[in-house]
Amino acid sequence: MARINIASATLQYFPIQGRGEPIRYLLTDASIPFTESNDTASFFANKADCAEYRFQQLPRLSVTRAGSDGQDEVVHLAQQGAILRFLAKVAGYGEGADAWKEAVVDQLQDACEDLNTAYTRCIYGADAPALLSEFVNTTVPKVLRQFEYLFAHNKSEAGYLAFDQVLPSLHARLLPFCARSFSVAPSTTFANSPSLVRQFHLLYLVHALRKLQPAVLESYPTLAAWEARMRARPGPAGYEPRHEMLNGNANGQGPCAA
Ligand SMILES: N[C@@H](CCC(=O)N[C@@H](CS)C(=O)NCC(=O)O)C(=O)O
Repeated sequence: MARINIASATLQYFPIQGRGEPIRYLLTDASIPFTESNDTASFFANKADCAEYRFQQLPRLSVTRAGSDGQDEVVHLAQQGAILRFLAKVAGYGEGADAWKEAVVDQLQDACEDLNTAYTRCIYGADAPALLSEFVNTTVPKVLRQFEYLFAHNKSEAGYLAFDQVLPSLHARLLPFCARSFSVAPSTTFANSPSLVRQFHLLYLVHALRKLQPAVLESYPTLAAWEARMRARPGPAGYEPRHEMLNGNANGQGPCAA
C-alpha cells in the first residue's frame, strides 16, 4: 500500500486552460490544494526523459509517495484521463457498482476525447480559421445532438449523467485541514470508476465551444440544465480560471464567423 501525500500535488501544464482545465476543476471541486507549474522551458529541455515525462507531453501531476525505504519520493503521472481518474479515486468520488452505467459514462469520456481532438486540430492546424467555421457549423451541432440524447436518456435524479454526484467524501474534504497524507488502498476499495471526471472534461469543452459560439447550448435543454447543475457545485461556482487563454494561440478565443 503506497502512502501518497495528495496535499503535495503539483500540476505542470502550459499557461493556458486546455487539457489542464478539467484537472483544475476537479482539484477545486474536491478542495485539494495544489501548486501549479507553468515551467515550459524545463518541460521542453527534459521531455525526452521518460522518468520525468512518460509520454513527452503535459499535463503532468506530481505527488510525493513514501518509498520502500521510508523516504518520500516524487512520482509523476501523465495523461489527462489517468490524472483525472486518480484524483477522483483519492478524493473519494464513487458510485454504486453498476457496470452498465459505468459503460454509459465511459462513452462520454471517449466522445469528449474525439471532440477535443477535432477542436484542437482546428485550433493548431495551419488552416485553422477555415477549419473552425466548418467545425462550429457542422461538427459541434452533430456532437451536441448526440450528447443531448445521451444525457436525456441517462439522467440521474439530480440532473447528472447516470449517477447522482455528491461532494467527495468527508475524508477528502477534511484533507486540506487535517490529514496531510493518506494511503491509496488497493483498487478493490475503489471498485467503481467515478463518472464526474468525464463530466468535468465536457464542462471545459462546453466552455471552450461557447467562446466560438456564445449560444452553443441554446438548442440543447438537457445539456444546458446539466451545465447549470455542474456550475452550481461549490467548487465550480467559485472557480476563477487561472489562465485567460484557452489554448496556445489566438484561434478559438472569440466567436467564429458563421
Ligand atoms: N493524450 C495526452 C495528450 C497530451 C497533449 O496533447 N499534450 C500537449 C499539450 S495539450 C503537449 O504536451 N504538447 C507539447 C509537445 O507535444 O511537445 C493527454 O490526454 O494528456
